Amino acid sequence: MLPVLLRNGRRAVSVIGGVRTGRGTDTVALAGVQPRRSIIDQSYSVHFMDFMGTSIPSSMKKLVVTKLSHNFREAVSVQNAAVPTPGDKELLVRNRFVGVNASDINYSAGRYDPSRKPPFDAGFEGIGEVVGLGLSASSRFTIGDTVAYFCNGAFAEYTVVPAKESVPVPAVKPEFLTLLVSGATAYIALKRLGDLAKGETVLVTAAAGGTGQFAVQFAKQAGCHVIGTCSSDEKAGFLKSLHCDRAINYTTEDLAKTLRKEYPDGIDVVYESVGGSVLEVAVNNLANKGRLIVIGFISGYQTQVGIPHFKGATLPVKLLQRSASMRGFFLPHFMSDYREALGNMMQMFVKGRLVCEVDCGDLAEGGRFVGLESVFRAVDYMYAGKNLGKVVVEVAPPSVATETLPQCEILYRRDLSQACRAAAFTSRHRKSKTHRSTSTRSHSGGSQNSSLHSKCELL
Ligand code: X1H
Repeated sequence: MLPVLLRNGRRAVSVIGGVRTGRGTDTVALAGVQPRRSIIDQSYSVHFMDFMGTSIPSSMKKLVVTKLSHNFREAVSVQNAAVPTPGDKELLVRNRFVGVNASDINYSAGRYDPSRKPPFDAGFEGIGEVVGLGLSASSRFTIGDTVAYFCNGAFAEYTVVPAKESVPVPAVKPEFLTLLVSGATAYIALKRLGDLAKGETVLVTAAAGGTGQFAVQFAKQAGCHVIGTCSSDEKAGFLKSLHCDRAINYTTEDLAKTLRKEYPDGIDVVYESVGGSVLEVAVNNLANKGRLIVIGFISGYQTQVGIPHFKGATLPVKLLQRSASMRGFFLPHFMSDYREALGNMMQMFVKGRLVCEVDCGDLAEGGRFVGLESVFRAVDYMYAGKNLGKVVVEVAPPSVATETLPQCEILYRRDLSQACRAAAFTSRHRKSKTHRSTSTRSHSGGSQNSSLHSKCELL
């Protein structure tokens, strides 16, 4: 008998070398909450599954792309599936929050890999608790660790994630989730392609969105003059709170006219994710030696071709006339920059120098995005341009194990630096009252975390 799999209320299934053997054991019930897991016999095991007194169910819900379509609701369906078993170098993560990206639609439309046929799992990023892991993965992680990850199949109650693609986080807070794709995109794109110099003018489109909010802050930190476009006065107010120098609400101001009038010398760097007519205006207002970074073109994703109309024939002339350049940025091509980016952003966040605005739909029709099914509403909400900050869905309530135990119990297995990060984080967030007020609030630089952050070595 393979002795190690402890799953309350279900027959344990074991895996050797990542392949299901079909050999099971009878359930070994945990007697009450155990403060530490006991590894019964490492030599026979390749992974460990338990969860400090809470149970891992036998089945779960996940979102599966069953038909390729740019209409997310048509493409994706909720399915019941067995909770997957992690292989040797993998973690089983109980997702608490998952991030919604504009490109979830590109993925469900089959644009990422046209050779890939459905069904396949949806969702790019999540944050949660490790509830199972393989033997090799146990050299760096253990049950109860809190991790964030950027990997396919996040729209599920549980996701198997390669350990090397998991990032330890001090607490399961959605703010950390904003950094994985949206924050990293802004950080790496501006660093590698922006070539920002102090005093330059930077235009960020969709600036109050998931990634735009970070581009605004990083460009300000580089000493640039930052212009941000948005669709409401509330968002313009948010941008002002990020020290954006000029927020342009394009529903009440003409973007082209405003740029021509207020920035006659042109824009040095554009961080562009809308496409179509917004991209045209940006190209037409580039300065000499201007750099336009194509992050995406959301205005076209919900169409059959996925690409918004763009008058491209004159583009080479316009670039030539100004010695300007236009470059695309796709995050997976820049993974060598990822670790440094994430480490620096986490440091900034802990020190109170980075706002990570999260929108869980508290103000959305139908209320907060809770439960996997609300991913559909969350995608609609984003495409209606209603979000302020990163759209995040709360997949599951906090686990009993991590939320009700005293802080010292929760932290017992973490090293000192991790513990101090968690304490710093908690103290900052207890002070915030509402969802919307959590960021516009404390980005003045420095923070109550300062006495702790010096002891904290992130990543
Ligand atoms: C291998 O390189 C890629 C790059 C982009 C593969 C797929 C895509 C893709 O589907 C994307 C994409 C991915 C990330 C992102 O932040 C923005 C975009 S836009 C986009 C796309 C949209 C419509 C198409 O017809 C083709 C690609």
